[in-house]
Amino acid sequence: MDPLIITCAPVGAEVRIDQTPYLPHTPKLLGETARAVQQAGGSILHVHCRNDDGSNTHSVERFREAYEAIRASSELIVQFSTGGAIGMTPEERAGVLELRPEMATLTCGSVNFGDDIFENSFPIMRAILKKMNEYGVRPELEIFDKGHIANARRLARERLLSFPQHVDLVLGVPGGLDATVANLCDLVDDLPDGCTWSVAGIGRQQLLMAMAAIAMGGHVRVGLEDNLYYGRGKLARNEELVARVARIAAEAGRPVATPEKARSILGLPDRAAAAR
Ligand code: KMH
Ligand code: ZN
Repeated sequence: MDPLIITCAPVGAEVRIDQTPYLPHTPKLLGETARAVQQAGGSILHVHCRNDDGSNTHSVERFREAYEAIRASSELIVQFSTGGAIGMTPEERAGVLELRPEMATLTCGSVNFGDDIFENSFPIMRAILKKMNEYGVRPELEIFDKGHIANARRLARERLLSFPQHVDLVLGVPGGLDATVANLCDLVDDLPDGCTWSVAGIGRQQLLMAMAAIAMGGHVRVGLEDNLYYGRGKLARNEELVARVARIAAEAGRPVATPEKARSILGLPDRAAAAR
């Protein structure tokens, strides 16, 4: 098995700053988090941005500041969200791609999202992918439901995407697939040949899904975007969630990938080339 790639999703769009003191909602805090996440064994940072008051923003300027802070304090692979927050326009969501992050997410279909709908119609997905292709940004395919894999194959038939790709299986969103080992195995079996994958379990399933992925040869996403707690009643810091997965993986004989090793596993250019 390859070394374990740990992605940290430290902010997200749903957690409120009054729910935890540990949400890195400013570029400065994101920079500090990036350093701590790398020290803990992480190799990818999945980025959403907030205004100082904690409200969501997808402003290019705020992402630029965050990107600079993260790159100044770490070697992590920087992955922007193009999912943003419910209610953002597709143009807002895709606008940050002009900053040419190494990676960005592409959610591969619409899904109920709590009481809302996270809208990703084919026209929206095509528009985001076209921008990714224009700016040379590597997608990470976000899969919340089994039909999303079929949607990704359709985008590949349209030549907007080529396989293999890196895929993140998001399990446990109310409205998407439940976070069970059976669902995880079923999705992994359905992936196009050669794809690498991680799993993001929501809430208390985060740890169990991580353990399953460690055993299966997949990779892991943790962070406050998906789970606020370290354990019952104990709020987590992002780096603690990363460090716990790194420890468990080490015990299981799977060391974590450094950011450079993760770039090589994912077929991304090395960091010096990415900075050029
Ligand atoms: N906040 C969700 C509506 C992504 O980052 O690409 C979408 C999301 C997915 O978080
Ligand atoms: Zn996200």
